[in-house]
Amino acid sequence: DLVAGGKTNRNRANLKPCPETPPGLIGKITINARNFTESVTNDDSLRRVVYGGRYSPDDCVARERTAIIIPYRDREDHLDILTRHLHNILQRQQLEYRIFVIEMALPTQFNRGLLANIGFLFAKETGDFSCFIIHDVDALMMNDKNLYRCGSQPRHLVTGSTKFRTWNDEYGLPYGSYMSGVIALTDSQFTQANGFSNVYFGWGGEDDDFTNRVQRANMKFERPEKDIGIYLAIPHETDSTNPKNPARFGILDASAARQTIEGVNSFYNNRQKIKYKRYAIEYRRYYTWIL
Ligand code: UD2
Repeated sequence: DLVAGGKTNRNRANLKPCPETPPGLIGKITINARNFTESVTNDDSLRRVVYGGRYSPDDCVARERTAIIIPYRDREDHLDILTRHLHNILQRQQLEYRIFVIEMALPTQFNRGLLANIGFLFAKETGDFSCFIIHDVDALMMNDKNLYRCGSQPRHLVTGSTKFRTWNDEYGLPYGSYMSGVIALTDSQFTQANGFSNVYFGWGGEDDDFTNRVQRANMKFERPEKDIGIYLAIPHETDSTNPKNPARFGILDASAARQTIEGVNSFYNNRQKIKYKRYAIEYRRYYTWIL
């Protein structure tokens, strides 16, 4: 397990850094929306993945060491499609990366913010990552020039999604301050914002709360260019264990008061890191899974 899940062996002293712009990028990717699995399994990239869902380029030293963190429950088909898709593209982007799937045990209602925080803490324990990407399981990147790297400010990697298609734009956003789906932050950016709030159970609110946290910590989300950050959203039904949270607006109103006492670094008056019980960990073929 330690070999499969442990830190990367960096005994590659003679290698040069990978080029600033990866040479093998294609640009806009065609995904067959009627047959997702077929459209994302057509190359050798999957064979190069090390158990636990990790990879690093053979011939150069990656410019970013990216942890992909997927808050998750009961979306096996999506997970299979997304992880294959990511392995395919992130290798073209010449990243060193690892995919973590953080699943919330039943019967507790889903809590995306809490899972993101746990994923961040777990990834930090596990490896030496320079960038942390919180990723929805149903969001498929459609342009491989959308590099999964961090910046001097937190990054919202989505400029538009088919989920928010409008009559004149295939890839839309619901509102200007919307920062959800896929975001990239360094350790210090995530820590400065005190991560996500842990108190949003059920659907909604945690993303707007996080946007506010980033602003209050004097940072600002940046996005790639419009035609680069486009995503295909895999259609899905509402999940029974993630109903809309009717209290989310009230919780959001009190968000400022909670920022320093409740997040990834602190939990209420104990001023300690969040605690969670890990029921299981598996180094699976395409990702590391934590329940
Ligand atoms: C929107 C946001 C999402 C989040 C959510 C509110 C977009 C593209 N995404 O997603 O980032 O802010 O609203 O909570 O607008 N999940 C599971 N199993 C479940 C429930 C959720 O795996 O039973 C995970 C999965 O990674 C999913 C994410 O949580 O992509 C967001 O949940 P959603 O897809 O049900 O919500 P959605 O699409 O409205």
